[in-house]
Amino acid sequence: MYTKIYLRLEPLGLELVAAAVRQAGHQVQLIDLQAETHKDYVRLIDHWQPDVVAFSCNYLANVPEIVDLAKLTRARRPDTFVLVGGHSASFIAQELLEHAGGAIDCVVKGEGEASVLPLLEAVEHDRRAVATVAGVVTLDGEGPPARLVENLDELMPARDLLRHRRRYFLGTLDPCASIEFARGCPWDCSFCSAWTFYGRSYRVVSPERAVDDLASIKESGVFIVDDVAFVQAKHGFEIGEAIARRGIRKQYYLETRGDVLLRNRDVFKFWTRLGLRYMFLGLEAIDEEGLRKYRKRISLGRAFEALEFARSLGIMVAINLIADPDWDRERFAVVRQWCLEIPEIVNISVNTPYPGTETWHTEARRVQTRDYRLYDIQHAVLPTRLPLAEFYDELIRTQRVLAMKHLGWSALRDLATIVLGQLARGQTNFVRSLWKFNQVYDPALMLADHRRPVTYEMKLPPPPKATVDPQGLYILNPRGRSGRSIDDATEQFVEATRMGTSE
Ligand code: B12
Ligand code: SF4
Repeated sequence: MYTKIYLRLEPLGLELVAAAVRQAGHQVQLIDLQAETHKDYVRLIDHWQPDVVAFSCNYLANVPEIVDLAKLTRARRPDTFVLVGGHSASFIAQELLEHAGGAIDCVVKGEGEASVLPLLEAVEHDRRAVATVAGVVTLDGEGPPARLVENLDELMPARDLLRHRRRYFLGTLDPCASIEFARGCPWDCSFCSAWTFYGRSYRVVSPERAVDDLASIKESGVFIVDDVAFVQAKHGFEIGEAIARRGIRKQYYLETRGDVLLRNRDVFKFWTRLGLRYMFLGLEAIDEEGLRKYRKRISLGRAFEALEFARSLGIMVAINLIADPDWDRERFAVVRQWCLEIPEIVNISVNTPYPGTETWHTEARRVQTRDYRLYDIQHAVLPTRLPLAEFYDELIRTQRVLAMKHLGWSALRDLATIVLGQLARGQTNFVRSLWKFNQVYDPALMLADHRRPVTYEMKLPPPPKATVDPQGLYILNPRGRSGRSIDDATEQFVEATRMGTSE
């Protein structure tokens, strides 16, 4: 839903996997089903007749679509090897294979660049060896644990393989490309799987490679995909200085934590001179109890100080708040009121336990649906205190109030110069997004989503536990302190601001 209005971004992970495959001498084509249709996909496989089809499944909500496409592929091309990789696929590998009933040959856990070449070797020469490749899961067995990419500098994303680059945008950054400066997250928030996927590691791209990559980007807008941007100020400065030396001018969007912003004020200030325009801050709650629940150890006072600081830099800030299905009407009203009093963009997501997170194991409330499609943090999958219809009424009323601050005619008036420039360049993604809210966010449609027949039922979480051993959650094996490219002072800062029990 979110991607129907506010943004559509290039599939960077898939581009890296494609780059590894191409570098090894294979022919590769990429199709992004955010920007193209299933018909386009069918046309491509019928015409090009690939030996291997690889799907990227970063989002749990996309599981049924991928399983159906895998089955369709098997029916049309029985000898084509079908594999699935990506963030969510890694946490539910076995389940995915079972749903596909043989239409998916294997799931690749972890980082695709690290496993895809040995996997293709096995597919080409000895299919029985597939199940012995690191990170690979088949219905017959599983290979050794997924390997970590040793050096993020080795590959450049195959951006040229995307056929519709003009379709990517992020708010007013239209068109917009994506770039990665660092991978992983050293914190360990209970609702998040970014750290469990990467084994709490944190690796950086060298400033030289980062700037070479940036210099190759034609789009004027750039989304920095790092989970927490500029954890280490020195790295942010080095990249920034290299950008300034090369005279690259872009407009940037990044995501970070309030406490990182306050700790590394100078680097963010420097980046506003380079073109930093938007920042996403995961505040998650506007009360202390809520913050504790989501294990954000930042105090509310510090969070508001971070907002104030971002404002002082002239950056447009988007905040995320997590609505709990337990919220009643009063709670929504308080949030609405608070959000109207601040100039920032506020995004409300719904508290959703995901496989791979701690909350998947600790949440005592039973999930109310086994429909993957509803696990998009826009629908309620936990029991709501209000009747479901009323919960959606309140949620969408709140989202509408917040969205209207930045959509519709008033936004068009405020942003007229930007929009005229975009139209002159033939870019219409942003301007079209301004009137889409009511088409996409509608309580009746949300309720109807719950009534759709469910073909693939998600596996239920195990019985809830008070605590969970993080060792059992990791996809990539943690390397402890040595897996994090941060200095000792930053490591101590992370320790002081996280509340985890791992390592
Ligand atoms: C950038 C990003 C986005 C971008 C998406 C850009 C895009 N088109 O891919 C935007 C902002 C649009 C976005 C939106 C959402 N996101 Co998001 N996003 C991320 C983020 C921060 C980084 C992803 C990224 O680009 N990483 C860099 C690249 C290089 O890594 P990668 O994509 O993971 O790819 C690697 C591996 O996964 C693997 N791989 C990937 N594909 C394939 C394919 C094959 C064949 C193989 C072998 C391997 C492989 O190899 C790649 C290279 O190492 C992750 C957090 C994270 N750290 O993963 C969350 C994350 C993936 N998002 C999440 C969520 C919840 C959402 C939203 C639902 C939020 C919302 N407000 O609605 C939406 C849904 C979007 C949708 N399409 O349905 C959750 C996923 C939850 C889940 N289990 O489903 C994550 C994990 C964040 C979190 N902390 O919980 N997101
Ligand atoms: S800071 Fe927390 S929410 Fe953000 S990526 Fe890291 S673990 Fe996830």
